[in-house]
Amino acid sequence: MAGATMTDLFAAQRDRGQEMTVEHDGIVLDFSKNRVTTHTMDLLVGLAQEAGLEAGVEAMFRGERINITEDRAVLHTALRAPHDTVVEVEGRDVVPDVHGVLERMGAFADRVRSGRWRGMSGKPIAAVVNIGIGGSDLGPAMAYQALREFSTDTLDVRFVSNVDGHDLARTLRDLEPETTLFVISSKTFTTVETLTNARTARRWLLASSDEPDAVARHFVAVSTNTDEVAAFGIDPANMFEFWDWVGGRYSLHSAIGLSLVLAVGPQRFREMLAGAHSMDQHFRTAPLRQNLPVLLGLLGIWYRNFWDAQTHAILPYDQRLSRVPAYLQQLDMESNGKSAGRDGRECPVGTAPIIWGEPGTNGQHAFFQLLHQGTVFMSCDFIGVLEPGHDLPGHHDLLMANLFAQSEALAFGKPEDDSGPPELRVHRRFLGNRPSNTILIPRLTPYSLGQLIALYEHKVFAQGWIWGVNSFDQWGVELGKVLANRIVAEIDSEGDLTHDSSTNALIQRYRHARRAAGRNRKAGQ
Ligand code: G6Q
Repeated sequence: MAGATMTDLFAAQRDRGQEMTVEHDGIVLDFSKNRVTTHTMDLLVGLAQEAGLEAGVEAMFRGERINITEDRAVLHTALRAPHDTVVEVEGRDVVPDVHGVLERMGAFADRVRSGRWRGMSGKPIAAVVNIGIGGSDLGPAMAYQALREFSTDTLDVRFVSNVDGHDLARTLRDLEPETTLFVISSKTFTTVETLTNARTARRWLLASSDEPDAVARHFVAVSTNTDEVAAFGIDPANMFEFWDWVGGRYSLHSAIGLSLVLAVGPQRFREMLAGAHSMDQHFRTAPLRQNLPVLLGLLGIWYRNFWDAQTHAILPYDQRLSRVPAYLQQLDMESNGKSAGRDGRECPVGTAPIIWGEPGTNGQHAFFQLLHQGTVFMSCDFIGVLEPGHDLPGHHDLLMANLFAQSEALAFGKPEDDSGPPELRVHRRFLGNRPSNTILIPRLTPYSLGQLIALYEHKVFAQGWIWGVNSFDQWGVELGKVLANRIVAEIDSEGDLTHDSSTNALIQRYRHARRAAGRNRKAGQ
């Protein structure tokens, strides 16, 4: 395919646009603007079959322990399974547990949203602060951003993740302790960033009150770890549970979605689960050739392994989806950014690309230059929503026109322009032949957002399975969780440093700055 141009491919296949478009339950994937023929797609599907993808999908849905390095089942799909389904983990049906927690979340959210849940001074809750990081932040933060139009106006919902105190300080600056509810979201309840923020939030609350039930009125937890939640001082009655078979970055549909439920209400959350379930069913049952997540996954493998593409951009043409690139960055890179195979050997091929992106049209005025004329070979996904959630005239046509124009220009370039000075011709040249997928969603609703999330979850699964990696562990993240502990102790002590000369000098410089800041604070008092 190296010599084939998209101009030729489209000329050779008259209805290519339609023939290379697949739709499921309103979600449309047009993959015609890729450097593939129908034969290429057949070969890629053959690769998926040879890699045992269909058996892998079944193993996941059936709750087999496919997360082999942590010896766990991978069952985020059970979080959106309807009441009457049975999904067993070690002989126990987990669907009733899932629905039990959903009901508790819904009942709690109703109390908060209706003002029946009171803060320590008897006032209703006006602000919710979700404290969590990584998988316990990116999902609900992304979905809240996407679904603001469905949110209640009576709650101001905020997300704090960074251990950088500016994040929490800015979030709390204009909030009142007596009307603020903290949702401490942490699967393990041992993550240092989250616990540091949670402790500071607790101090902030208690500084304004000595009510004995202040923490009980203003803190709830989402976790799998009851002991640590209780040790923190949150009543396990105010804890919403999930399970070790839900990975952090796959946890938005679990109790980790509590802040979102508070914002949009339990019914909307259930609609999101239903959308994800629809995509689950499609992924599990549709033939590979018609299977949206599989097609996206195979095209990604095509560029990553056969064209050596290092990066893939996510370009949502919708401001409401502005956090989707960051969310997918974690989903994809943390799942498949691995070099060890499931068989315990070094992976012989390249795995996850670098995922990045920004909403359109903003990106067009920034990095699209490189997409059109740069020297990096890459692919991208355009995501568009057909019907907007506002009624401002003119905007949406312009937005969608830009989306279509960009994918067209990337694919076909611009014919040689012989007007203007000849020496500028080469600068004004657009060669095209740059691949992209276009995903269209009818309207952005909780349901379609659930579909979109599951679409990408399963794309990542398909790729990871074919590459032969375990998409569900994250040893690279675990390392980060322990590395800083030694240095934090050294900063506080004045003892000798035994790192390399660079690290020693950096720590020394920080120690000096810290001492100087301390002196300045004292002098200012
Ligand atoms: C996700 C990762 C990671 C995790 C955070 C937060 O798959 O494992 O991003 O979600 O480190 O972990 P806790 O929820 O345990 O605080």
